[in-house]
Amino acid sequence: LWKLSSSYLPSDVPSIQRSLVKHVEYTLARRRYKFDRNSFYQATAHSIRDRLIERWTDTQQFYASRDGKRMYYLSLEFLVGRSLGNAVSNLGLRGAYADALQQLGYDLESIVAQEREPALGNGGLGRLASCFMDTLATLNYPAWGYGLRYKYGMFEQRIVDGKQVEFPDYWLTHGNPWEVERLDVKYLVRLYGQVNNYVDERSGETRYRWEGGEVVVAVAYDTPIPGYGTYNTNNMRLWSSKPSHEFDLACFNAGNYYGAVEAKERCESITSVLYPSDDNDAGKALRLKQQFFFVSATLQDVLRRYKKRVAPGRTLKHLPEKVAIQLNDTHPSISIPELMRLLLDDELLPWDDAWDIARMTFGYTNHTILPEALEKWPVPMLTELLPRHMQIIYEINHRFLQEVDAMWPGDTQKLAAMSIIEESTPKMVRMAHLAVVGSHVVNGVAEIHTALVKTRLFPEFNEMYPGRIKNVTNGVTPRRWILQANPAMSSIFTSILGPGWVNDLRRLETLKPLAREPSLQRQWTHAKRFNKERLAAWIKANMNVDLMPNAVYDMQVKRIHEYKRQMLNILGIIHRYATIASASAEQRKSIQPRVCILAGKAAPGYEIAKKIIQLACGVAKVINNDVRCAGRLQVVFIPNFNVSLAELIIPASDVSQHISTAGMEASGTGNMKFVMNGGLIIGTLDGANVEIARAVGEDDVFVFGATADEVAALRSSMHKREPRIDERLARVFRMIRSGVFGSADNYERLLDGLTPSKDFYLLCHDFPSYLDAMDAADAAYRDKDEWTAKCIKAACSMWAFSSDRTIREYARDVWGMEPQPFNPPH
Ligand code: 26V
Repeated sequence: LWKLSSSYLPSDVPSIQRSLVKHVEYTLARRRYKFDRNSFYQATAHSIRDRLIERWTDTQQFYASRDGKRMYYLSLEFLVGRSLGNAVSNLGLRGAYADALQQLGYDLESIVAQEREPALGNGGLGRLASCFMDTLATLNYPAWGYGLRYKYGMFEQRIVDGKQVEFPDYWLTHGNPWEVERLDVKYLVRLYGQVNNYVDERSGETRYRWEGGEVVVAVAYDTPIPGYGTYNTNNMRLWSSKPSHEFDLACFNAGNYYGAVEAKERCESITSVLYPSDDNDAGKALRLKQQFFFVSATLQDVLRRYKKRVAPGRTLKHLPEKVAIQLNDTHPSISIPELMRLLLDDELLPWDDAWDIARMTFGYTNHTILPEALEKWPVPMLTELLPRHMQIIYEINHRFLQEVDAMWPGDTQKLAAMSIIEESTPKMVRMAHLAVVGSHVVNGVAEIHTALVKTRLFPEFNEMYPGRIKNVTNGVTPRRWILQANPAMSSIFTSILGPGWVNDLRRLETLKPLAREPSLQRQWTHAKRFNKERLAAWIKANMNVDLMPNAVYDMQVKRIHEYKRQMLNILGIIHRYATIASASAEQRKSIQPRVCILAGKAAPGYEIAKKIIQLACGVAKVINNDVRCAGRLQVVFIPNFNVSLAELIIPASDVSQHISTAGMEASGTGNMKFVMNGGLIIGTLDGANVEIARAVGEDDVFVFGATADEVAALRSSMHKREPRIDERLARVFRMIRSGVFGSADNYERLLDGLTPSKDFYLLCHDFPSYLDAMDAADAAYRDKDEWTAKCIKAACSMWAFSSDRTIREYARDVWGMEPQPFNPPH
C-alpha cells in the first residue's frame, strides 16, 4: 500500500491542466465539449483539493507522531469566505493555476468569483475565528477548529422598496468541494432523559449516570486549512446532525410511524440554521441544543484522540499538558460541565481532579460587555434538556460560592452578584460566570475592552482571581485582507520588499521613510484608483449607479447596530446634503466630493436596525437624484454585505468610519482591514481604534467623541441633560420629519430615541465633534501628497494587527503551545 500511495502531485502548468480536464470528465462526469465556467470552477477546486489533501493527511500524521500540545478552537461560527483564491495563493500556485486556466481560455479571477461563499457566521466573532484558522496553519501550530455545518448560513439580504428582506442562504446547492464527509467519524449525543444514581462497589461512593431521552448522531465534515508558504495544513471539523438508529427502535416499538419520522426530522434540524442575531437569543431551545450537540461531539472526539495516544504513565490528569481548548465567547461554554460529566460519570474521577483538569484545559474569550449579548439560559430549560449538566453546574456554583464566602465572609451582595445562578424568575444560568470560573485564562479582545471586562463586567472575579483576565488584542490575516483582497497594493509591497512581508508584516515598516517619495506615491495612488474603479464597476453592474471616480470614498460596512451608530453617519450625510443644497453654485465647487458607502445586515427581529437601513436607502435615493449634489455627493447602500464584498469594498476606501459609542465595541476588526489597505479611520476612542491610533500616530486618525469614561459620566446624568441640541442637528431632524426621505412615520421611533434625555448612544452629544472630525478629514484630503503619505505610513504601521501577532500571544500566554513545522520528505 505504501508503495502504491502517490507521491506529491506535480504542479507544473501541463500537470495542472491534465488534472482540470480529468476532474471535468470524471468528477463532474462531463464530456470535454460541455465545459463552462462553473464546471471549471468545480474542476479547479477539485484539482486544488487534491493538492490540499496530501499536505493535510501528512500534516495530521506528523502531528500525531510528534505528540505535542494541540489547541482546539471551539466556535459556533466560522465566517470562512471563499476558499479557492485563498488556497491557490497559500499553496503558492496562483501563477501556475492562472497560466493553466488562461491557456484553456479562462481567467482565474472570474473562476474564483464563481464560488458561493459559505457564511457560517454573523460578523466579527465568526470572521475572527477564520482569520485565526489561517494564521494557525501559517505559523505551523497543531490546531483544529471545531464548529457546526449549518445547512443555511447567514441569510441573504435584499433591498426591496428600500427595506431589508431576508432570504434563506442554502449554500450547498452546488455541493461543497472543500469538505470531506467522514461518515466513519460519528458520535452519539444525548438530549433530555434523566439522571440515575448508583453506588460504586469499589469505592462505596455515589455515582451518576445520564440515561434515556433522545440520541442524535453527529457526523464530521472536515475542511483542510492550508497555511501560507508552509506545508502545514490544519483541519476544521464541522458537525452535522443526523437521526440515530436507536431512535427508529424506540419509535417503532411505540407503533408511531409518523411520530418516528417527525422525530427524525427534528434531529436533522439541529444543524439547520445559523442564528442570525449577534445580540440576543431570547432563550431559544434550539440554540441551546445546537450548543450542546456541538460541544458533546467535539469533546468526545478530542478525548478519543487523546486516549488513542498511549504513553507510559499518562492518564487523563495530563490532559492539560496535551490539549488546550479555547471557547470563542460563551457559546460553547456548556463544554465545562460536559467535560466534568465525562470525567466524573464515564471516567470515574474524583471531583477535585476533574475540576483541575477542566479548568486547566479551557480558556475563554469574551467578545462583548453588552448586557443583552451575555448569554443566560433559564434553569427550567437546562434542567429539561441537560439534567445532569444542571446538577453539575449547581455543584460548581456551590463550591465556588464557598470560595467567595471565604474571601468576603458574610457578604451576601457579593454572593448574589457573582453566583453562576441568577435568582430571577425563572432562575437563569449566567454562562459568562460559568466560563470565568471554569477557565484558567479569560481574555478580552482589545486593551480598552479588557480594562472594561476587569473593571465593569467582572470586577469581583478580577479581585478573586488576580491575573486570570488578560488582554489579547484581535488581529486579521494579511493573506486574505491584503494579499488576496488588494493585489494592486500587494504588488507594490512585493516589488520593493520581496514576498516575505506577507507573513512578516513588520517588514512594511521599512517603507515608512519612503512615504513621500514621488515614485512610491504614484504607484500607491494608482493602486487606490484601480481599487476604486474595480468597486465602481461592480456597483455599476449590480446596482446601476455610476460612482464619481475622484471623490473621497467614505465607508461604513459592518453589522447594523445602534451602538455602532450608522445613524450618526446618516445624520452627518444629511447635514452635508443640507449644506450642499443651501450653498450657491459657486460655493458648491469648494465642497469636497464624497461617495458614502454603507453596507451591513440587520438581525431579522431588530426593528430599529432595519429602520436605519430604510433611512439610509431613503437618503441615498434623494441625494443621488438631486442635481445639486451632482459631482459632490453620492450615497450607496450595498446589499448583502459578506466576506467577498468586504474584499472588494475595503481596498477602495479613503476613509472608513468606526464610530461606536466609546466603551461599546469590544475591538472591531474592520478598522484594521481598512488601515492595512491604505485608508484612514474616522473613529471614537473605542475598541482597537485606540491601539491603531497609537500605532499609526494620533495625527493620522480622525478621532472624535466622548471617551468611555465620559460616556459613563454622561449616562449617569442623563436625566439632567439639556434638551437643547446642536442647531445643525436640529435642521437634520426637521428634514427627516418633513418627509423628504420617505414618510416621517417610518422614522419616528428612530428620532424619538434621539431626544437628549433618551439618547443612550450619545449621538446628540457626539454630533458636533463628529462633524469636526469629518471636516478635518476633508481638509487633510485636499493636500493629496500629504494624504498619500499619511496613508502609506499608516498602512505600513499595522504589523501588530496581523492575526499572526495575536496567535503568537495566545500560544504563549494562554495555550502554552509550540509550532510544529512539517517538512515533506523531498
Ligand atoms: C451573540 C449571540 C447571542 C445569541 C444569538 C447568537 C449570537 C451570536 C453571536 C454573539 C456574539 C456577539 C459578540 C460579538 O460578535 N462580538 C464581536 O467580536 C469581534 C471579535 O472579537 C469584535 O471585533 C467586535 O467588536 C465584537 O462586537
